[in-house]
Amino acid sequence: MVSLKGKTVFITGVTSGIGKASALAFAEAGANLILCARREDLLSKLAEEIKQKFDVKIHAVKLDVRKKNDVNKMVASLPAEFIKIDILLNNAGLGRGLNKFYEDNPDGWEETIDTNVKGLLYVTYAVLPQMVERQEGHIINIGSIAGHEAYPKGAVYCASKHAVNAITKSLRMDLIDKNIRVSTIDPGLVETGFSMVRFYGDEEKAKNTYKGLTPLIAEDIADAVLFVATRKPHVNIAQMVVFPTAQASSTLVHRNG
Ligand code: NDP
Ligand code: 8X3
Repeated sequence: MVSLKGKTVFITGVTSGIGKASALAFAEAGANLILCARREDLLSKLAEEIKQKFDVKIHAVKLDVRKKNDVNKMVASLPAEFIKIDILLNNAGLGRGLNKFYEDNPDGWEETIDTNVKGLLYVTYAVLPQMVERQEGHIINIGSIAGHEAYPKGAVYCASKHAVNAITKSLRMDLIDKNIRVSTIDPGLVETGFSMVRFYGDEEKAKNTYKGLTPLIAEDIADAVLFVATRKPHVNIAQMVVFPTAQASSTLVHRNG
């Protein structure tokens, strides 16, 4: 295992779920953090919590990854001590609605594609040049099992995560001679804020997603992220699919009762 002490890790979408758990896990491992999300109050709260618990440096910035100019400005104006980014964790993402395509609301498609695909591209494009120049770095994308298998009522979310899968693979090819690792971690059902967002705050629908099984929790995926990030430099975990034990595919889930 390679030490992360003193490394700089940039994580998108840290105010909830997998991003938040990963921020805490990287901080515990001694990494300095660049953190972003849109909800400023939660962002400040997390930055404070990390500063209280761990002796690491934090640069927390309110950022909507869908806004290309803001992404570029944010990366261009990093304080000197955060300029050299060792690891980028592209985590910010969402799904909107779970409806048959012809009954779905196109507004949700824009949000999903703009965040999961275009946001990931903007952030990666802003960060990569310095990694290419230094010939070192690691991009870790949070994909999904939805990037491997389509499922009913998930056309646009599945398409967005298939795109993440394709982007990850192409990037790895484009960076083959640059000593830069590109990985994707593709979870199944993780109980986070994801379903509350997907169902526009409908708590019952959100809870039902995980009913009758023990889902993954955000810390399980943070654990996987840390594993991927701490392999020796010649080892690239290209793709890691992580399911709860009671899930075998997007559509095959064993529920009790
Ligand atoms: P959460 O809803 O708990 O967290 C999502 C995070 O993304 C929040 O911190 C949110 O912050 C941030 N975010 C959303 N949109 C933007 C944006 N435009 N700009 C910046 N930050 C944004 O969900 P998860 O932790 O579950 O989701 C994290 C990733 O994991 C996503 O990519 C998701 O697709 C993926 N995933 C989730 C699975 C699950 O079952 N939960 C399974 C497989 C993959 P804020 O609202 O403050 O901006
Ligand atoms: C989120 C998990 O199964 O709802 O990526 O697509 S799922």
